Amino acid sequence: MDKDSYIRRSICCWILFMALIVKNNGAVVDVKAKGAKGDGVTDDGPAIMNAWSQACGGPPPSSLVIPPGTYLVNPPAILKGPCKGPIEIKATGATFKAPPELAKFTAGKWMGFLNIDRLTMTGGNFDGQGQQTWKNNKCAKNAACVYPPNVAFTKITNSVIKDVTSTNSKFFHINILGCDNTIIDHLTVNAPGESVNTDGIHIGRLNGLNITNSIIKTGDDCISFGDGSKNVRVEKVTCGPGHGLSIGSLGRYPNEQPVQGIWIKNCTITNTMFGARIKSWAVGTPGTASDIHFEDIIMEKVGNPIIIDHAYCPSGNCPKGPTKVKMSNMSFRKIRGTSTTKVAVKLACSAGFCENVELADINLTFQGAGGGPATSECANIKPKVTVQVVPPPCPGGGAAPYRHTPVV
Ligand SMILES: *[C@@H]1O[C@H](CO)[C@@H](O)[C@H](O)[C@H]1NC(C)=O
Ligand SMILES: *[C@@H]1O[C@H](CO)[C@@H](O)[C@H](O)[C@H]1NC(C)=O
Ligand SMILES: *[C@@H]1O[C@H](CO)[C@@H](O)[C@H](O)[C@H]1NC(C)=O
Ligand SMILES: CC(=O)N[C@H]1CO[C@H](CO)[C@@H](O)[C@@H]1O
Repeated sequence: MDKDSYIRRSICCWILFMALIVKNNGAVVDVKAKGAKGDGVTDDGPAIMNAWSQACGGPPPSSLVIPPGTYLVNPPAILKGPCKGPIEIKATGATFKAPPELAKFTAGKWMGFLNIDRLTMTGGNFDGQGQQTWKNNKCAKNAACVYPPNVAFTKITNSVIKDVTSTNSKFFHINILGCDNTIIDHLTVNAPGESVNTDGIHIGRLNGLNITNSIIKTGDDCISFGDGSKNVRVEKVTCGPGHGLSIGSLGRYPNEQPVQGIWIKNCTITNTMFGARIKSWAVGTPGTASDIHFEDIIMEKVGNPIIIDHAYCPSGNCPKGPTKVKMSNMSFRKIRGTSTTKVAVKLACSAGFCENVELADINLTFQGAGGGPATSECANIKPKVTVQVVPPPCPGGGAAPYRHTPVV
């Protein structure tokens, strides 16, 4: 080999070597290296947060590694950004366990992720140990209740959350707020039907969220869409037990932002109290909801498979009167299955507050004591029926006067 080609080769090797170093230079931090035990007894919260700070503050692309094990985490444990760049959390096989005592959660928080752009979270089971909490839950009566959700994703943008599990939360399982342009895929939620206020995913004030391929078994709403939910797509999600898919409740708090653009497709809802539901409080505060579409939904043994409820009042003791939330451009298409109450389609609107509602290609049959056909009930609505709907909605045109019907 002559001298020139030797030098060329050496330079070439050197460049390759440097490239490898640079490539592997992202911060990779294992929580065990920071003292986490993963024995289910030690409070691993401080070690996890410590490891997070190092990964998040280190050179990107960085990752936080949480090996399989059970990590007791005392509240609050909030993993905060902004980080230096994209960051991964690898938690496959890891379970985070909350202490059962509600008294320890004075801030209304357990685990949370805050202000992170380009997060990829894979795996992790959040076990809220909420069994003792459910029977004392008074949130239906008290708007200011501060129970901790299992996981709070707040201002997590351009991110992917996949293969995460949430078990027996004390309150909502996943609370997702301000997370624009984000994906939740293959989420599993597990809590019994009698768990109280345990919404699977509660969405608020964000623009662009896709939820796909998920299984949600819980005691309250499968997914609830709070004020400010914009451009949310839900596809291939299985719900039940629980209360079904709920837009709202809306009109409870001052200054609620519009709900706009919700597409729910190809979902199966089984053994739930409601199916496709849109709810706002009677009287309440002003707001709007528009462009809400349910399509291709199978309902099996669902209480009221299709329901618009403008007199939502879980405590049964609310002021009576029309809602102030204006709803428009909603559709229910290709929905089939069984209703466990006779009223399979209930469209109870306040006068002038349900505009441009389409029903198409629906077949819901009553499956319950006494048998007979399923029925519909309507108030203050004239839906447009484009393809046959069984039961026929709104006999008499649906122009009945406003009625107050308490429902849970
Ligand atoms: C959500 O899905 C829609 C329709 O498939 C797609 O256009 C959009 O880019 C997706 N959003 C994200 C954050 O991937
Ligand atoms: C409802 O749809 C109509 C026709 O597509 C559109 O002109 C109108 O702006 C929509 N209303 C709202 C509030 O989005
Ligand atoms: C509705 O579904 C029932 C039960 O599957 C079936 O017997 C009935 O023919 C269907 N009706 C229409 C109009 O498709
Ligand atoms: C409820 C429902 O419509 N499920 C369908 C969703 O899409 C898959 C594949 O496209 C079908 O196999 C399901 O039957």
